[in-house]
Amino acid sequence: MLRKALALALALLCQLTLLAPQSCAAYTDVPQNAWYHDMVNQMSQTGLLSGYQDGSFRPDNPITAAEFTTVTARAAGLSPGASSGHWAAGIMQAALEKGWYDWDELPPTGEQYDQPIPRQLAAKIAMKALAPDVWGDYNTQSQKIQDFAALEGRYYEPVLAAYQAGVLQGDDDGNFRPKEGLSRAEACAVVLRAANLSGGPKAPAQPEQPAAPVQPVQPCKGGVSENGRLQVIGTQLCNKNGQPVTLRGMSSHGMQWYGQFASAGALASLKEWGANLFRVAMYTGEGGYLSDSSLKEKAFAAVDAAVQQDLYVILDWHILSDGNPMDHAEQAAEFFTEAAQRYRDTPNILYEICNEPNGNVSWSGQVKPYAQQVIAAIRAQDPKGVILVGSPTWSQDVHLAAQDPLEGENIMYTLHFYAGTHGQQLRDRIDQALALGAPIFVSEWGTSRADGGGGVYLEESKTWLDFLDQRSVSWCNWSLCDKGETSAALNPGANPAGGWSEQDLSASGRFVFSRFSSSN
Ligand code: IDC
Repeated sequence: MLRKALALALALLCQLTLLAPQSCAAYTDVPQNAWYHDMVNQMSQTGLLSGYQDGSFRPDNPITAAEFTTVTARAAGLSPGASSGHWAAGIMQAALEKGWYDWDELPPTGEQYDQPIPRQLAAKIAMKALAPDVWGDYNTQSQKIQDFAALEGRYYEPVLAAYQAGVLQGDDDGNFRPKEGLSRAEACAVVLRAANLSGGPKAPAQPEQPAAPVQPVQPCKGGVSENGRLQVIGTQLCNKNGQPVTLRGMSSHGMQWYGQFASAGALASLKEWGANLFRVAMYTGEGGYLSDSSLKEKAFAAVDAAVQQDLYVILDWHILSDGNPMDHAEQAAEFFTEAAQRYRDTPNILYEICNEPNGNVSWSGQVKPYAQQVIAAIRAQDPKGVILVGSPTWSQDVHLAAQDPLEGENIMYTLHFYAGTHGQQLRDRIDQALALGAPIFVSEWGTSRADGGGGVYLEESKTWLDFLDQRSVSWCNWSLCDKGETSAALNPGANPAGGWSEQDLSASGRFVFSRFSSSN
């Protein structure tokens, strides 16, 4: 209880200083007596290298080439150039132009940016950037390195200089292991020690940017066969091994109107374009399940088709015009009991229990009690499957849910946005909710206005997706159909059996599909 209160107080403190969450460094996995404790805290407090939303720092994880270069550039006060493509492309280009590394070591095509950086290359970048005048004596310093023969010639100079200046020390056996990776804790040490040779790290230009200087996680992609049963750890969706995972894909339109786009061929196409997620939007109103129970079979068939394609799949109780979920709580509990019996052994499944509560409802008055009732029904059948819960104001009030969360495991809160209508204010709510420990899943968003038309708003959509990527929040786009509205991913007349080429995709679809497997 006390620990919970303390954690909440800390989270609130973080929230007050939300713009500098890294100043709340009390990482769960950085022990007081660890050799790197003070350096990690210093790096974190100065905004050079932050921890993760779940309160961990992951000191033993390897740091990637893009991350290490970014952190070094920050310490050196180097600004990124103009860029597109990889999130670190601007800084990599600037570093390359400075001569911190050569073209062939990290080609600008970017395919090595997200690989662990070899220790010899990290030493070179750090020394060139932060201590270019230090020189290492070959005879004395090479003696210190047991595995000197493994070092490539082009790295002699910076590595010897780093040894001379105490920036590098070998391991207990005196080995440097030049081609192996560098851990995040070691990266803190290398950057700080090198920066201290010339008056310490430069203050970052904008230390208040909540977007960490590095992507907080390098989430796994891949389908169900790679990632298996999902679990929520802290605020992060993870795979069966506890590694962060992000799901990206498409929502169906209303199954009663556009169910044909949940065909085996359509979902195979979706998969081919790089998605690992499909959402089955089973409307309850507007001619949906509550007036036509045969829609259930259609919804189950769509789930089964997604399972066939190795996709994760959200089964969505799509309340919309009927905004108070309590009005049909019994029917929902019954529906999800059957669904959970059917899919309890299917790792693909996620249950979304109320698309968008709206109208005269509050979190604590209606939505939370509804969620408790339906979650109990699901848990009686499926103790572990991930459950997605909406909030009032069309699933925008995640901050209210976060302040009064549900009990239980593997529960996430949905946030829905439409890029032509919602902006920074709603993004800030995600950070507020995460700071309070509430896991967030964007189970529906559109490139259009909230009415499904207008735009498309691709610049605004890009800002949103970059924001979500930085927090490794999963998303699902509205919608996979050919209706003549801008939010539809397919052009009118596209084949419901799939096999879509670029020409079949709408402006929205082309943008969204290009983001399934990349963060461009
Ligand atoms: C919209 C559809 C539109 C349909 C309307 C009413 O795009 O063709 O006529 O619903 O059924 C949501 C809802 C989602 C909406 C979408 C766009 O979850 O059902 O679809 N939207 O308005 N929330 C915010 C926006």
